[in-house]
Amino acid sequence: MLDAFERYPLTFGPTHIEKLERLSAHLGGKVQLYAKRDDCNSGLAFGGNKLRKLEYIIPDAIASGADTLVSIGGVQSNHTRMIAAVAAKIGFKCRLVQEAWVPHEDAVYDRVGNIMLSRIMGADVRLVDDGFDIGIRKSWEDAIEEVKANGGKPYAIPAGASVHPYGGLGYVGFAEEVRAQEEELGFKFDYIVVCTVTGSTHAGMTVGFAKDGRANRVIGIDASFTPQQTREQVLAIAKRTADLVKLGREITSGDVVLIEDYAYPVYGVPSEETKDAIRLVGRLEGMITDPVYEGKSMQGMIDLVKKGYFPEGSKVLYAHLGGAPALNGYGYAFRNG
Ligand code: 5PA
Repeated sequence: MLDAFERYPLTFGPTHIEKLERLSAHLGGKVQLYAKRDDCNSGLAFGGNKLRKLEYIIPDAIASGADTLVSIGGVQSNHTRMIAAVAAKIGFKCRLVQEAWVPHEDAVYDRVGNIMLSRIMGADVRLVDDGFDIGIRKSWEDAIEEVKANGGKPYAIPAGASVHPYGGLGYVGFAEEVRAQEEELGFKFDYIVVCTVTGSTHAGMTVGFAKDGRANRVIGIDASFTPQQTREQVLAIAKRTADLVKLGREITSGDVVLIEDYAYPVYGVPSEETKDAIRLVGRLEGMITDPVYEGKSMQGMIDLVKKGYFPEGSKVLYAHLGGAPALNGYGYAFRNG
């Protein structure tokens, strides 16, 4: 589906699929859980989902003659960390806007984890006071203008690389990769669980799995706490991406499954149940999930198994999208484990 698009390799190659044997058994053994480890997809600053997206965006950035990547996220954004890493790798400068998306408890929140890594990698990191919003932000537009005013050539990448015209392509590739791995495994996954915020991960998967009739088997777990906006953004990106890859059919709202029940109390703050899910999968599988994204989708998957959402015998693939560095900003929440 992606042959027509240039790809700049930033990842190791296909990511590993592992069975979550002990978690599956713990939850009753009626549903088989697997994880696809996009959190371990690269040597670039701990990797994660943004690299799949950026592989299809960076050729355009290089072709544009730009010299500075400009992007945006919350203070503990994984996306901005990945932009800083990629800028370093391709020899660009990097200007990052870190908005105050999360009410936080830890005094070191803006000194550790993702933001520290971005600083180490040489990004020009600026904190601003604006709150959470997945849309196009004035602070980001201002940063682009400022780079220009200082004689730089910006290449603008929006939050999560999502509303970029090529933002959905990387996760179309994920679906193709899963199909190839299914051939080797000798079975197909019935459901794919994904954490959804800015939307292009979910949207790309929806298009990629639409090719074999599984669009609505991609179960998005909202972590934005603004699910209506997220749902609209997923649908818009999926429609645009379907056109781009010539899917041959339209994506409609019925193709987008987004479960809203696990994003509480608000974006970036883990509930007690999210923290319990993080501990459970840590203790049963040695797999680390974070309080902002993957812990919420893990909580969602566990709860859906318990509720019988997945029919007995289902094989469910959890897309692990990264994000563990943010845990350093949540020392208080996990002070007793
Ligand atoms: C993020 C996003 P989408 O934004 O493509 O929906 O992906 C959600 C997601 N898991 C899931 C992890 C680990 C993520 O980092 N992170 C954002 C960031 O700024 O880091 C874009 C919000």
